[in-house]
Amino acid sequence: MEKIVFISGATSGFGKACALRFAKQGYDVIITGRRKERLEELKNLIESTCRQKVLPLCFDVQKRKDVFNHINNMPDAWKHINVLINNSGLAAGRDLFDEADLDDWDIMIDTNVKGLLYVSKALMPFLIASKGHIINMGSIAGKEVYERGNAYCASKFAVDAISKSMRLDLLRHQIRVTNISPGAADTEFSLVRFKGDEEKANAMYKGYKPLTAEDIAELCYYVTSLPSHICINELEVTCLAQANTYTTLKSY
Ligand code: NDP
Ligand code: 8X3
Repeated sequence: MEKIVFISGATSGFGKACALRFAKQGYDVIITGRRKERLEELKNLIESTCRQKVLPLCFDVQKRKDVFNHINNMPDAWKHINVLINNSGLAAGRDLFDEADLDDWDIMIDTNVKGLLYVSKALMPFLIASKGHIINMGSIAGKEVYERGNAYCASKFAVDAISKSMRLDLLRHQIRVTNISPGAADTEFSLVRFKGDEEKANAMYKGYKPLTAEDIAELCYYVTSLPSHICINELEVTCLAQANTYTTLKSY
């Protein structure tokens, strides 16, 4: 039987790179996100280059009913899910606590925390049946706060806590849970954070070599490729130029 990976947020960045990496390795892939055209493009790309099957599911992880409807209505052949990559997420704004926008806070908590919980809960019966592997996309922002990180950091600290809770509560089902905590990686993340301001977004990655989406996809594949009695619980990774959330060696 083919292995199946379910990737939330596969329309760009880490999620898209994971879809390609796992498909290259012989997985069939379920790709999700809100941008339908991007899902279709990725489906065509994977089918033509990797010859693996692709199921695109277009929904917003913030909408609880939509999450459960889409997942429960998947064809039975797609329900044998071996790996879940909880990757959908974003930062919205980078403001001081007293100046931050409440809507930004809502969208980060609703997506990064509640969305991750909904997707995981909806997939639980299938992951239990397959003794699957859950990878939660945390961040170094979930290990250490930085100035103007406030609610984004809080959402990623929550992901860290959810990973630890899952590992405890799902132990009896022998489900592997890996929390991956990347540092700065050049994806659409900063463009989204700065609401389309390309100058601000590009400045985040200037003067040093950041991580790439493919680097993270490689690590996601690696943790799943180990013998099934081994669980990498935590994986914190930065580029060589970054020491922590607020110290990066830049040369201009
Ligand atoms: P991208 O912006 O490139 O990708 C984010 C993905 O999340 C997109 O596919 C997007 O799809 C999806 N997404 C966002 N909101 C929703 C939503 N409400 N419903 C469904 N899907 C959604 O960023 P990255 O690839 O960098 O980010 C992926 C994850 O990695 C995030 O959780 C982020 O916090 C985390 N991370 C990123 C780091 C970085 O420096 N880049 C470092 C550490 C962690 P769509 O818009 O189509 O819905
Ligand atoms: C994204 C990395 O350092 O910009 O999670 O918060 S950081």
